[in-house]
Formats: sequence, structure tokens, C-alpha cells
Amino acid sequence: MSKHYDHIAIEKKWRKRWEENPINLPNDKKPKYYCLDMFPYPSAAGLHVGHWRGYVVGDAISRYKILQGFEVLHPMGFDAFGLPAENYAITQGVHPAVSTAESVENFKRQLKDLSAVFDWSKEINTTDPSYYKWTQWIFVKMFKEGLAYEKEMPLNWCPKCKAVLANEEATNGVCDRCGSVVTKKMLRQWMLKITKYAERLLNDLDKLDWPEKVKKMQSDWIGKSYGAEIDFEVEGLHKRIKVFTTRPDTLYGATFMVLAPGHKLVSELTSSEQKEAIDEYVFAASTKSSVDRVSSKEKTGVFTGSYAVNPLNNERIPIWVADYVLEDYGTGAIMCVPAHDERDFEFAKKFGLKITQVITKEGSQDMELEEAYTEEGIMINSAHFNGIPSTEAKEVIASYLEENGIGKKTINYKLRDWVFSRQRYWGEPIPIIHCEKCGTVPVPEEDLPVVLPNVESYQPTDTGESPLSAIDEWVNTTCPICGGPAKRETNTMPQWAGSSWYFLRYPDPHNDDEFASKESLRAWLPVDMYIGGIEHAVLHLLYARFYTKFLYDIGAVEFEEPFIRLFNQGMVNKDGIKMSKSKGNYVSPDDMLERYGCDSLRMYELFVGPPELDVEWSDSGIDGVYRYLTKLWKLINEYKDKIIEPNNEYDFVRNKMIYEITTRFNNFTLNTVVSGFMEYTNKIIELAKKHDGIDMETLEALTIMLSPFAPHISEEIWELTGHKDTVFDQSWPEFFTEKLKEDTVEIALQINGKLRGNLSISADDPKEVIIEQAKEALREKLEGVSIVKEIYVPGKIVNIVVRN
Ligand code: ANZ
Ligand code: ZN
Repeated sequence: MSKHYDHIAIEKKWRKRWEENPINLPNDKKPKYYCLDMFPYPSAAGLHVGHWRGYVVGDAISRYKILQGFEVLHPMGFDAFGLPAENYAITQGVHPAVSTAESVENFKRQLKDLSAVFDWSKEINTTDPSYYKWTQWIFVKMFKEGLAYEKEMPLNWCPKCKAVLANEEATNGVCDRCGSVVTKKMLRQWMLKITKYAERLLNDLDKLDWPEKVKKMQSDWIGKSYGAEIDFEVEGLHKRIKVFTTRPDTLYGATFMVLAPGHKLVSELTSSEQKEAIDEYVFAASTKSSVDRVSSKEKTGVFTGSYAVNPLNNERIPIWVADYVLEDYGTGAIMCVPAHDERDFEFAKKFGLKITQVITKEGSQDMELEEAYTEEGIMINSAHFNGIPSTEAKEVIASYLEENGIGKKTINYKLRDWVFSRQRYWGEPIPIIHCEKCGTVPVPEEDLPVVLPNVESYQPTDTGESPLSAIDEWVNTTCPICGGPAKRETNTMPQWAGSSWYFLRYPDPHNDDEFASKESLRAWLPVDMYIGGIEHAVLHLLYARFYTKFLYDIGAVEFEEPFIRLFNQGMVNKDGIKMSKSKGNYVSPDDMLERYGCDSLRMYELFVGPPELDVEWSDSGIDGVYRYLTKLWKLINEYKDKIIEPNNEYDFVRNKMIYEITTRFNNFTLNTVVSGFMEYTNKIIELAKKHDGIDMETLEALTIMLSPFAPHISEEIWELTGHKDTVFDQSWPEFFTEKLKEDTVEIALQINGKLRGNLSISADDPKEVIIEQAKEALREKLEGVSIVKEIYVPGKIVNIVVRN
């Protein structure tokens, strides 16, 4: 090997060796560690250096665990169904199966360039019939348990293209393809009853070692609210309007009501004078998405001409229709309390409606409210409830309503059932047969998979049905129950289907009798570490938890939560925005690999910033890492034949180095692990000069610890320094606390009283310094949540209390 750092020769040599002799995964007496990367969607664009970031984190952890004596499962696969491949087929005339296979090949080549310890023998692909057989099997099970059902649902419909559009194809209510205004069309859809699991999905978040921010996003998405349903009589009609409110304490301040445009009483309540205005308003609302409706700045609405009666003070209050109230939340109707609700306040101001304050800060009424008072306080203008705290009034008034038959206490969730069908070609066929005699019949399990047939045209049809509906010989089949003529379901599953359970397949990907054997599941699951982007905080991660709980309930798996620990790597930006091919700020790893090599790129991906934060890519930053490896290379070459007897100085530096790097690794501050290598290599260089020689044990420790980050150069150094085995068969080095400075103590780091890490501190440091260090070590977990309190129990614990 040459004296200068020849990354091309070194990396070529070791990749060939590892291919011939894969890194041994140790035997099954060792503890297991399942390290999972979110599998990619294989786009035609290929991987960029932003994608690499998460994979490098996953690979460094996997290799670290191998060195710690774990048996590691670190698999990779492809989530290959979905809209982009299908749209590509429509525009380019290439079958999605063909274009997807090409993209997969390209992705695999790029992933191999990472030199990650992926176990390719376990590769999966969601478009493989032997895989989606089990995606369909789970659906059949859900159908049999009553969790999959059909329902008429409004879908985005482009009247010009005559096609159903996915939400992402109908941004801002306009068809992406032709620019027409998108309307709604009622179509039969398959739904999954995820709402049945709302409470468990919420409660079990407590068990998870996930970033608090993601847990909060999930609990907000599930959106549990305690409140009451209250009945309002409509004046002059024998009708009642039921509202859902989280604030029964404000009932005396309810000065008008609002119905969602699609509420079933709208037409009945509309007076003849108001009919035209209401009809027009209701139609306009039907063309908007709920997101647009709720987020639009200017409140709009129309008076129906009718009045209701406030059940507590008998006040006559006008009934309006407005699109900021949604049909499918609560009861689709609200009582409006402009004094204490921002949206109602805006609405009342705009339309000149009455504002009555019923809660106040100090027990005295404000002259005129300039904005809604949304805090707790003391009740006023509320008859015999005056003077009590509003928090208490919530309960007292709700009970009063219940006793008098005007209302009842309720719980509401924001979580909706999951619309599970797509009118598309490139997805798993929903395994259902429709028979005129027997109704909706699941395909018998032994007949799975229902293979996706070849079609000539992928174009969505003008009836809103899937392109599959045009293939008569596929659609027409026989009923599995009565044997009579029947038709196949032609809708396909959404892209989320295949990824909701893939982590269960990896341990046993070739099993044809089960989605995975019980033994393999017991051996590997749940996933110990799941690494991926924060953009999956709700949908994918919630669906995967839902699937797991369902499979647990039918006895197919033995655990209720799939991912014990979650890590979200930050995004890589270039010129301030997220890197992507379409934006033209795309840095391909291919060029970087050529110039600097895999080891430098891997290390730079980690060095570029704290792994959980977004970072700005700089092509020149990688130079620094490359220079570091060159320096290390020089050190080895200069001193590899000058091994000296151990001494105290080397002992101290080695211990400190192992301690520092291990703790930083455990705390997941991987960028500081890389700077640790730089720091300690400098110290070793100093010692080598001073003693004109190097200590073997120190050199070995450094090489072993470096190997998860820069595997090629580590192997080369290992060999150069006379070792015959591979560096990956070694054990992670140990440190001895007694050889570190005396005054350091190890303390526990907690979030909300749960152990989340350790930290070694100088016992004499002031409390503030220790808390700062603790927060730094926990930064990933604390990102985006608000800290309520910081507690330090001297020499023992730092507990950070956060709000969820
Ligand atoms: C009266 C009131 C007074 C309200 C007040 C709030 C503050 P969460 O916490 O999100 O569950 N609401 C109920 N159904 C709605 C719907 N279909 N569309 C839009 N808004 C709806 O919010 C519940 C509150 O949101 C309810 O409590 C209701 O307004 C409104 F000072 O009732 B509230
Ligand atoms: Zn039948």
C-alpha cells in the first residue's frame, strides 16, 4: 500500500474482500439488535447525499452493536408501488413494473456504494407478489374482523380530466394536470377502522422511547378532547341541533350557532329569502379541501334565517352556515362563543354579531374585548355559576346539563377512519369479490395473492374506477362461496399498505406459508432502533402501530408496539432548501465517492451537524474530513513499526478517548464522535512525537472505534499493524472509570421521570452547567417540545419535565 492516502485502492480492496467474506453475523446465543432504516421509494432520480445521511447513521449503529457483541439484523428493501411510477408510465409509455425494476437496480448499486452491512439476502420489495400476498392476507383478516368496510365518500374529482385525484394532485383545489377547479364526487371506498384503536394508539405512546416531538404529533393527530354534547332547540321547528364543545363553561356566552355547509339540517333551516345565498355558499364549500377551509384567513358564512335558543339563558341566537366548521368532526355544528374563541370572535366581528364575555381574569368584566379571551378565569354573566373558577364550571355545567337532559359528557377524537382504496393501477389489488347472491366476499386465503394483471392503459378512467375495471377477463370471476358469476374488486390499496408491516417480513422474507415464522418474529422483533425522516411522524408511523396492534389482537404477533426506539435524522439542505432533483440543488454521492471515497463521505454525513437537525450541505466541508483521514494515515505509516511499551500518558489518553467516544455515541451526538476522533488523533500524534513511538493498545482502540464510521481505512490500518483477523470481529474497547479524572460522577438523565441516558459530570460544577450539559445530551429527544421544569438531584439525576 502506498504512503499517501489512496482511498480508491483501499476501498476497492476491502469491498472485494467483504463480498467474498461477508462480515460474520455472530451466533444466536448473543443478544439481538434489530436496526431498521425506513426503506426507500425507488424513484428514477436515485439517491442524493441527503438520503445517505439516515443510512449512514443506521449503519454506524449496526456496526457499533456488532462490536458490542450483538447479533444484528440490518436489512434493506424497496417500497415500490405508488403514484409516481404510474404517472411516469402514463407519460412515457413504460410499464411501471419495468421502470420500477430499473430504479430498484440503480438504488441498489448506490446503496452498495455505502459499504453498509445490509443483509441483502433478506431484501424485500412490496411489488413482489410473494410479498403482497401477505399485504392482502392482512386485509382479508381485517375484513373478517369487521375492520375493513365500504362507504360512500367524497373524492377529489377533475371534471375535465374525468379522473379521481389524490390530495397531492389537487393542491389548492386545482387539478395539477389541467388546472381545472376540482370538485367532489361521491364514490364507494374501502375504509379501515383505525379509530377503534385510537385510545390504545394514544396510551401506548407512553411506552415508546421516541422523540417527544413525534409523540406529540401523534397524540395531536389522534386528538382526544373531553367535552360535552349540548342540544339547542330551533325556534318554531320541532328540531334540535346537537353541538360538540370542549368548553361547556362558556355556554352563557354562546350568542350564535354555526352549521357545517354539509350539515343535514341546513336546507330545512334555511328561510326562503336566504335560500339562494346558502345554496351558492354550500356549493362553493364543496369544492374546497378541509385543510383550505380551516386555514383560510378570512372567515366567510351565510345566515340561514333561523334562530335557536340557548338552553341556559333562553336567549334567541341566530344560526349561520360557515365552512370553518367541518362536517366530520364532533357533530358538524357548534355553539359560538365569540368572547372566548378566536375563530368565533373573528366571525362575530366581521358579521356584527353579539359578544358576551362570561369568563374574566380578575372577576371583573373588561370594557370591550379586543380579542378573544381564551384563558381560564372566573365566571361572570352566568347566573348562579358566577364567581366560580371556569375550570370547575366545565365539570359543574356539564353535570347540570346531563341532569336536565340537555346534554351529555363526551369524548371526541380527531382521528378518522382510513380511506384505504385508490382508483389506480400500480398498487395491490384489494382481495375482495362481489357476488350478487353472496355480497362482498373475501378472496379465500389459499387463493392469495390476487396478482395485479398487465394492462395496456394506465390512464384513470372517466367513471372514477380503477383502470383494472377495464380488463373483463380479470374482473369476471366466480364467487368462492356459491360458484356463481361474480366480479373482482378493482380498487387498489394505497402506497402506505405495503409499508405498514414490512418490518415483520425481513426476518423471514422467503416464507410462503406465513408472513414470517413465529420463531423468526420472536428472535428479532420488535425493532430496537428505527431510523427515518420526521415527515413520517404521523401517517406511516401511526399505520405501522395500528397494523401491529391488529396483528397482536389476532394472535399473529406477540408484541403491541413495533418500534421501541425511533430516531429522526434531519434533512440535508442546499442553498437553504431541501435537496431534490426537481429543485436542481441535488448533490449525487457518486461524484463525492469518486473524489473523496466512501469513508470520507460517510464521516462527513455525520460530521456535518447533529444528526437530528437539518443541515446545509457544503461541498468543501468534506475536505476537512478527508484531511483528517490523510493525517491518520500518515500517523500510522510513520509509526506502525515503532510500537513502544505502554505508559501512563498513553493509558490516560486511551481511557479518556474510549470514555468520551462511547458516551457521545450512546447519546447519539454522532457529529461529536467524529470531532472526538479528530481531537484524540491529535493527542496521539503529540504523544507519538514525544515518545517517538506508539502504544499498540491505543492504536487498536482508535481503529476499532473508527470502523463503524470509516470501515475501509480501519480494516486497512488493522491489517497494516500486523493483525490477521478483521477489525469487525473485535470488541468495542472498554474504559476504566478509575483511570479518568477522580471528580467525575455518572448521573442519570430523565425526561418526565423516565431514564433517557447517562452523563458523566464534574461533581463540582454548578447546577446550571450540569443542566445545560444534560439538555445538550438529550437534545434530539427534546427538539420541538416545551420544557416545563428542570430538576437536578445532586450527583444522581437530571430530570427534564416537558409538556405533551
Ligand atoms: C364552544 C367553545 C367555546 C369552543 C370556546 C371552544 C372555545 P378540539 O379541542 O379541537 O376538540 N368545534 C366542534 N366541532 C367542530 C367542527 N365540526 N368544526 C370546527 N370546529 C368545531 O375543539 C373542540 C372545539 O372546536 C369545540 O368547542 C367547538 O368550539 C369547536 F371558548 O365550543 B367550542
Ligand atoms: Zn356468491
